[in-house]
Amino acid sequence: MTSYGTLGVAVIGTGRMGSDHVRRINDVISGARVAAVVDIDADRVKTIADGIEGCTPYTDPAAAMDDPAVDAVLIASPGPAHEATLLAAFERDLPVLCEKPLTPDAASALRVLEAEQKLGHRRVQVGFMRRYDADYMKLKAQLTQGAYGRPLMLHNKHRNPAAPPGFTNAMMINDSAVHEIDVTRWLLDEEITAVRVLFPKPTDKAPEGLNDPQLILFETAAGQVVDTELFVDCGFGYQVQCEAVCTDGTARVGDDRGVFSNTANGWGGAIDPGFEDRFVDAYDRQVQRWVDATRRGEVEGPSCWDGYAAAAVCEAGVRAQETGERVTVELIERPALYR
Ligand code: ISE
Repeated sequence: MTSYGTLGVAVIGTGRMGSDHVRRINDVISGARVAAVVDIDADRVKTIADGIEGCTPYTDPAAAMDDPAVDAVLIASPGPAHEATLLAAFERDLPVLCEKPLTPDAASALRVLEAEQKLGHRRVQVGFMRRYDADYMKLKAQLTQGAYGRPLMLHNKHRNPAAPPGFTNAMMINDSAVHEIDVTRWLLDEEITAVRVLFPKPTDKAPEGLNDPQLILFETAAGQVVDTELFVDCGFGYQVQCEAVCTDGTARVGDDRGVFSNTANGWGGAIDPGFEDRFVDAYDRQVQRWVDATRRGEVEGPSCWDGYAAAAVCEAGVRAQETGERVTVELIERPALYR
């Protein structure tokens, strides 16, 4: 694979995450520059490109990939557009950082997996950014070392201040619980084999048709059980916690970010307002690590296999929501490229 000087990145999709990544590549990380921005909104990309030296606006991802200044692609468009963009990047053998989800369903993720295997090497890092959060990274290292013995259970909490308009039960799984799906597979180093979803009586803040909160249960191939409270209209801020219960102890991340105070009325600290704030360091580290690996001619981090496995668990999760049943997860055998 090629190794690069300053990496010219095409950022595809300039919505909430895409524009945050443009800012990050411009102002925060090193070794890369925004060489192209792509969006169906031509005025929007022109305005963004006008503010960045040497950046060209495009409305067509393939045209941006053909720009000689573009060495790599960061995909931040909506999930249903990912497959076509990934396949176009593979045709040009360009390195990719693809925001989650890899694709919105297991069949399309499988097509991407097959196309990458035809290249004969990995090209994609999937944007499961929690793997780059300092506390999650410490927990992962400790679990790998066996610091608390053998992991038996995870207890996750995933709370958002308010659901965006139009948020559905399926999005509770595909957009939100997908992070716990990846974290579970990564922390425990096991595949998820079955999913169940319970609907408690909903909060009054939940829009019509949305069951909020939900309790999601995963079983893993090694017999561990993982519960996730997902509450997207909690009203008080953005909170993500994970507790590992092991044979010789427990360990929890996500409690203490920032300053803790003592006052006449009690003690405490602030809660982040949204995921961009809570995971800002993780996003920065994720993009920096992608740029560094790409410049060395390497690919690391969550793979297309991780994106496919997450999509398969999401499908089972949505079926579990719809049926109220325990749904087993169907996965193909892991191909050699991803072992
Ligand atoms: C959003 O898409 C994210 O990825 C956030 O991390 C998650 O907390 C939120 O629930 C999703 O909607």
